[in-house]
Amino acid sequence: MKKTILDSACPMDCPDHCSLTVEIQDGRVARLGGSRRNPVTAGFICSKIRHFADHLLAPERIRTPLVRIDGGKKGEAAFRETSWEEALDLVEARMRAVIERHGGEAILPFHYGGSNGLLSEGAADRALFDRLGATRIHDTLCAAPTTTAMRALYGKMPSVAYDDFVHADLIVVWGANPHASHIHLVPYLKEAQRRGARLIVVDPRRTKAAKAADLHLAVRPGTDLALALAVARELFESGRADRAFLEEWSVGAEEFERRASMWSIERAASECGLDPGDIARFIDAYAEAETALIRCGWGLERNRNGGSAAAAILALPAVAGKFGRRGGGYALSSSSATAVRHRFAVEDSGARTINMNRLGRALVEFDAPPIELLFVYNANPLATVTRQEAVRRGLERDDLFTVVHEQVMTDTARYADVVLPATTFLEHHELSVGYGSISLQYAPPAIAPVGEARPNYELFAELGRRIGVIEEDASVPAMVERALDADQIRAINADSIAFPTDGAHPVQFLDTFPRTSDRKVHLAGPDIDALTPDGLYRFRDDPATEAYPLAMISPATQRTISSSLGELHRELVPVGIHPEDAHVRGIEDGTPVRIHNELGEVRTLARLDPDLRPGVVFLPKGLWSHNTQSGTTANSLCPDDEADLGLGACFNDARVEVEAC
Ligand SMILES: Nc1nc2c(c(=O)[nH]1)N[C@H]1C(S)=C(S)[C@@H](COP(=O)(O)OP(=O)(O)OC[C@H]3O[C@@H](n4cnc5c(=O)[nH]c(N)nc54)[C@H](O)[C@@H]3O)O[C@H]1N2
Ligand SMILES: Nc1nc2c(c(=O)[nH]1)N[C@H]1C(S)=C(S)[C@@H](COP(=O)(O)OP(=O)(O)OC[C@H]3O[C@@H](n4cnc5c(=O)[nH]c(N)nc54)[C@H](O)[C@@H]3O)O[C@H]1N2
Ligand code: SF4
Ligand SMILES: [Mo]
Repeated sequence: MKKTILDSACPMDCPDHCSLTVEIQDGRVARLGGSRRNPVTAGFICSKIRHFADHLLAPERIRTPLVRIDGGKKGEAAFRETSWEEALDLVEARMRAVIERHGGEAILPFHYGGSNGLLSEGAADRALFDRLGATRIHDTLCAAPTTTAMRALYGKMPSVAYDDFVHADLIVVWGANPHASHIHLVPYLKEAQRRGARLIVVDPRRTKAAKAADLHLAVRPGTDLALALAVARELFESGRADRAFLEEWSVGAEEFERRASMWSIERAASECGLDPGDIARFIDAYAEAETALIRCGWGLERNRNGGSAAAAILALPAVAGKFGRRGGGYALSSSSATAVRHRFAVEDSGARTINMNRLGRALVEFDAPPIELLFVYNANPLATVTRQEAVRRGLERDDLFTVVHEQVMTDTARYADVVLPATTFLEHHELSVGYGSISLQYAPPAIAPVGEARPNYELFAELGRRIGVIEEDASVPAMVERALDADQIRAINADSIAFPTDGAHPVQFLDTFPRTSDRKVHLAGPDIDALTPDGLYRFRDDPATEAYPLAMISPATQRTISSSLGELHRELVPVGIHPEDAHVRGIEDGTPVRIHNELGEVRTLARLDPDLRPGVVFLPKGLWSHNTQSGTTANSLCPDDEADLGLGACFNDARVEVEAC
């Protein structure tokens, strides 16, 4: 049997951006492994992608276009197979009819594209829908508050690279869970600790990182803003702020100091549910460390205070003067270290924009014109968007025509009128940029498409040509040419992987600087206040009520990768609850429970988890309906409130009650 090994790159929504080896045997993928072309990968990958071959040929894989059978109930996957020609005729005819009746805004393309690169997201798809004048979406499911905060303060200054973590002598892992969601950072954390670095973790759960830490601050969800401002106030008041740095490099330091001055250690301790002594120890360790690094994650942004919290956390290295040393400063996203351009020229269509995190409202609370055609790709909104029951009601509408371009029969695809089979990254060309490791990778297809699956770039270019809005060359080489500069193309051609030559390991404030208009840190000011309804750094109270006192959080786990590959993970997933909260409710390990609030309910089993902070329950994100007894998941309990910055999703503001049933 002939065996070949090909290079590839993992485009999943994961900071690490691994370089892969794909073992092909008899035209099939036998094994996926990590390579060393992207050094961060270090020859190993996560167990999720090691099993990707099972996804390629899963029984749930969509192999041909499908059309809902007459009278087939939405949600029941009642489809018949059809040809691409017939499916595209149907979609094209519907698009034309909807535009004719209500204009382009009655079409809503819904996509997130976290697991997609530059060829399968924001390319021919964007050209098609924007040129049709379709309703646009604010990209808010993930990273909107942190990205908005980072841009406001530093203008997307690149982050400290993974390799440079070993140079820090204090690392604060704040609202991030490297052991689950960016496992290739873990060896660097361990090496830093081996070299004597101290580790502090801020997380409502005792994660693996927290267990390995010198200090764990188990904050109440949504209260990081209070903690960060108390740290800042104490640095200012005790004379440990770097006023010379602030004078030279910042704007708005005085106003920031004034806003932080409301937050004594005691007040923050009471709001965050922490010991004031632990906060003081944190401040001392941070102030004293010569090279201190804050790894700011995304767990702290998914609530009403998320944007201000991220801004206050990112302000700390400026206040304490921690920049200008290798391994010092902050690490969030490093995607801005790699410059890329748009693949198609698209003018501002002027069409309305809706918050994707309010998809349910957009579908059920009609605004003129109503959404009559929903086109879902690169996303699984029924599983991943807040107010799941509203999304479901919307998808059930008889007068809504839903097209889903997918690899497998997801919960969302079951509600489609037309399902189109999509290729995976092993079956199409992809060009992708890392956001944890600094890298740009190109990967050609490793195998032929499964069944009749087609890549996004072919589907949207074909629809664009049919409707007459895409005329330019939409081939892969043409898109690559438009996206990259000559050096990047040379590097890609030579090795299929390119690392930006300038600032591959940028030292903040030594060889990379804020990308703001004046190259300064903007800590406060009218420009930043204008980004949020009631001004930056304003604390919003906990939404808990007497009826719903428990804070339900839904972060990532090691087993799942958002909702992708969920067809391979069919077990019942329990809800984690602290033993104290369980005992007062008569709940034991394995008790069937009902988790509920005014938005919905989830039925599953309880798992007693002493690593949670009391008052916090944990149901992972990305579950499918088959993972619970009720067929509903965490998002049926998550409000569609908007965070204070960037219209971000407030998944972790779900407040619930849990009862045995
Ligand atoms: N295995 C796996 N890896 C993934 C993903 C996945 O689904 N699975 N998803 C990818 C994606 S899309 C993203 S965005 C990243 C996310 O990666 P992370 O930044 O790690 O984000 P989360 O998993 O949402 O949450 C991280 C931690 O924040 C904690 N947390 C929750 N609420 C708060 C809070 O209010 N304050 C603080 N301080 N901590 C809080 C959680 O308990 C959790 O341990 O991971 C990527 N990597
Ligand atoms: N409760 C709760 N919900 C959350 C979160 C949370 O913390 N709590 N986290 C949020 C976060 S961080 C994120 S990033 C979002 C993710 O939300 P989504 O983007 O909706 O979730 P994914 O599971 O990444 O879905 C991607 C889908 O696109 C498909 N796909 C992949 N590649 C292609 C392609 O090339 N073409 C086509 N047509 N389809 C493709 C995959 O099969 C998969 O079904 O979820 C959010 N949802
Ligand atoms: S660790 Fe992340 S980048 Fe690496 S293979 Fe797994 S999902 Fe892909
Ligand atoms: Mo995400």
